[in-house]
Amino acid sequence: MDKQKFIEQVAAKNPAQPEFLQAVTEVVDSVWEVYEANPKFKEAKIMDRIVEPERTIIFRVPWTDDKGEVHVNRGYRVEFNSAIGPYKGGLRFHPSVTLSILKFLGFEQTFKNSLTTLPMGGGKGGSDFDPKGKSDNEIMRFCQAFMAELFRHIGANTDVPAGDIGVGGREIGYLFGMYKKLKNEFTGVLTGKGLNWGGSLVRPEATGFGAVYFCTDMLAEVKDEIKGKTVTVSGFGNVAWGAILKINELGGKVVTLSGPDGYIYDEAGITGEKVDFLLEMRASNNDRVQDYAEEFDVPFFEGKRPWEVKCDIAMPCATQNELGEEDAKNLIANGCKYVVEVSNMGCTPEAVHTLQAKKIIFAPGKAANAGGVATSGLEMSQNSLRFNWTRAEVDEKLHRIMKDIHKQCVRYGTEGDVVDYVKGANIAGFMKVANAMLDHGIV
Ligand code: NDP
Ligand code: 2IT
Repeated sequence: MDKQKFIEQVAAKNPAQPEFLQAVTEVVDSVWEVYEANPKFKEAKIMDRIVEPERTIIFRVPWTDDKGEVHVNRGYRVEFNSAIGPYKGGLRFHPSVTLSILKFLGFEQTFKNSLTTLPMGGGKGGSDFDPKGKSDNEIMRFCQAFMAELFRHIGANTDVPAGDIGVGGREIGYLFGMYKKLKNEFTGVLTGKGLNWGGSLVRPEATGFGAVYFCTDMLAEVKDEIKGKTVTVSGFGNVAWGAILKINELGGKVVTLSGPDGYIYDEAGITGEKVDFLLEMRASNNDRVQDYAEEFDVPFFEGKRPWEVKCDIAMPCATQNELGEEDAKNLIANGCKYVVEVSNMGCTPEAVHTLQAKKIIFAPGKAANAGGVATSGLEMSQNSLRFNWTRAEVDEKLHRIMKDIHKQCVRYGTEGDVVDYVKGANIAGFMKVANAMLDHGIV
């Protein structure tokens, strides 16, 4: 079967799942040559099996709001691949959540987790629940209702969820509390936990820190550095916050943030108390980045994305497909040299092709944002040891893992004197999972 036929077959089997198909197409494009060259993979139909989740759980989540009104949301857990370890991946609470989005995220997670060098399979879950404007009690009741079903499907050696969009430390606390009550056991069944009850230092910052560590090595590969660079960032969530902290530490300057309402431009750079303000905006649950513009008296551009701003490095940190072809053209016209995708599938395929055609160095999310789940893996290790590592120890391990991911991308993605990080990440991530699947037989 040729590559195109295979993709058509996946499309026919998964109608109305555009995000999932987008993620599959990107991986298949990169790995098809390696797949074709390996008869053992083909005989075992590794490709047909790897695009099919091992198990998908969909469930009703009924809960009551503060006024006593009953609501029903839909809950999901996609247990995608357990060839190299227990299913591992975040939970997303956002009204845009669909099965297609969680399948794309679970599929990507499988290869990302493989790149981390740690023993973690791929999974993702969440709900179409909208946390915006909900009280703390409503969030708690929703989390409890969600866990009242999920608890029977997960476990420290089976499936270990964590946070993603709309799920941070507070939600993990409520989810963990309910799991513990229902199972009567205290285990590392979730990551992103509080420091007093099994969490790991550095986990909140890890995705952003890891992305900047990756970016440092990517720049070093072409004899460049972050110091003195202007960086545009989108989003204002957990991931954006961690990235900004580390860019500042390394002497770069971040000039934008964005939300669903538009973006802000802070020419002086987002530093000090302004970085802390991100956490306040996030906690307020009101979906507005305009608050930053009002607080610090900087320009706000309603309904626009930050990719029209002149920069050296662009870092999408919000959500999938947030940087399109026109945005890529704007970045190129303004002299941007590097794009580091920190959100999952933050760039459209057209944007990636446009950037790569103009020799802009592009890091895909599954490599650049792997520091979050890698540190979740380190949290699992600490839980198993019943021991806590120091901040420096966790940070050192995270840094080493990001360096290793960069090396794997260079090993599999070097073509002449350039590195295709998309190809490198996909092939490296795929090989490990595919070989493990071969070892396990047809299961
Ligand atoms: P947060 O919930 O903390 O922040 C998400 C940000 O993206 C917010 O600014 C949010 O605004 C915005 N956003 C979400 N959905 C949309 C949408 N449909 N349209 C426009 N803006 C949107 O999440 P994180 O910072 O944790 O996650 C950001 C990205 O990083 C996601 O792609 C996630 O998958 C990825 N990621 C997260 C990791 C983690 O450990 N948390 C690890 C690796 C990757 P609003 O809420 O107002 O909609
Ligand atoms: O997309 C991701 O890698 C995450 N949301 C983190 C998953 C995790 O298990 O820490």
